[in-house]
Amino acid sequence: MKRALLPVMALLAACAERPGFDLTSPSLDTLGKTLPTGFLFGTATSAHQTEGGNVNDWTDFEQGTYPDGRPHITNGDQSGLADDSWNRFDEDLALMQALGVTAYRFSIEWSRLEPEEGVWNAQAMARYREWAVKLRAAGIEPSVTLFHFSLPRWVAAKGGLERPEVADDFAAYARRVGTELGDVVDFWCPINEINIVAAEGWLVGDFPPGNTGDTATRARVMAILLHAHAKMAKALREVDVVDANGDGKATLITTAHHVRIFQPATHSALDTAIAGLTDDFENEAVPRAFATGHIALTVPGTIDLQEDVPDLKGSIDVLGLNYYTRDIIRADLGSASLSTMHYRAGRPTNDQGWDLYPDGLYILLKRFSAYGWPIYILENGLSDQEGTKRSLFLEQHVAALERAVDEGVDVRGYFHWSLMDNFEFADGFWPRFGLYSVDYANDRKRTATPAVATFKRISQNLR
Ligand code: GCO
Repeated sequence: MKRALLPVMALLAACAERPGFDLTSPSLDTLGKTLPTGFLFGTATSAHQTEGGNVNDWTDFEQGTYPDGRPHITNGDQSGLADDSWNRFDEDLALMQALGVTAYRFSIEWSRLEPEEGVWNAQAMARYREWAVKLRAAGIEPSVTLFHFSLPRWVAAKGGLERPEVADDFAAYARRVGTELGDVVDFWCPINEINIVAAEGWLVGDFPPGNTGDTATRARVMAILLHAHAKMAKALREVDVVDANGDGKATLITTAHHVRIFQPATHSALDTAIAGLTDDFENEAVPRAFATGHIALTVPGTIDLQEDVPDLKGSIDVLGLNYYTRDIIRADLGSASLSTMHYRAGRPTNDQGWDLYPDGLYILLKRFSAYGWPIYILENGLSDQEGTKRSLFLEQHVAALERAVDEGVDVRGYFHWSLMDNFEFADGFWPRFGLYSVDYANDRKRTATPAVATFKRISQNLR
């Protein structure tokens, strides 16, 4: 999801111009061959974007409009039946097998499992269990995210993510899922993109609750989600004591942290400083909190949120990164984000205008390796309706990743977003992120894009 992101410290590790997405293709004969044994090569989806038939705070948000009358979602789209994946798992598993994936990241829809507070839906739980069992039987490691942006209505009605006690609701939910699925799932991601949830919901306004310019609440929500993560991780470790994949550990806990290259539009001191602030707030604040057990969210002169959360330390075993693009930042002190985006003519972009910058993946992997956690790329992909750029995008990002690995960075997995086209939060159905396209006018028929062959080829090199 492209967000006009925001503020706050540390100079950009890489403000230097670098070539990106040139048209040379790495050799498919060798691409990926030096990646380590056991490297997970998979695809990612999320429940609300694919399952269909969900009723949650997003379904309500989808029906709303902005004060100027525009619908919350582009074209007034509603997720509705989405990809109907809830009913088509076997078909989708066959797509995964055709790709040769060794892992699949999906999310569980809290509102299905607990539609009313304390009321649990055993059938829905059984369905998720069946998925994990079938994946494992197919040699595909399930990676389960517990919160990928959609909340049950009852949680939203109690105050949603602004209520500090929501962390306990998250923990109870994680405890329940861990208890029920712990014997088939090891790889858990409690919360997807803590920084994005807060920025989109309280600064940009294109996620529920749709607030804009509220930098103070945005920081508070980030802190609440970090608390929630710590409690969820603790609960998962307590209840999931079964090593499902035989690697000697019952749980592998990650977060899915959205990272981006933030580059100043000019060499001016102001652009450089604002890009640095943005970079620090968006890229560093979350992993730093996991590393130190101390939350520090600061925007000079505006926000200074400091909190000790000792349980955050040790609450992730590995660092999951979601990487899509680079933002060119121009200072704009009149806006809540302190910046506006600058677009350079002639750059390769996805269909939504996001800069395609594979070298950014290499730069960020080198940089985040300094924290010491093994790294998984949990999302990387592009909207590409014509399907003309996805193969090259995939090749170049895997090459960037492999280069980092060759230089000693401990990267253990790559998940392409997405297995198939789906409901893009805020943008609706028009951006096409799928390795498989979905024909929404024709029974949601899935069709392979040319990148399926590329993915398959790389996956063969990994074996
Ligand atoms: C996010 C997500 C996905 C998006 C994907 C493409 O970053 O918003 O985790 O839900 O669909 O990133 O924008």
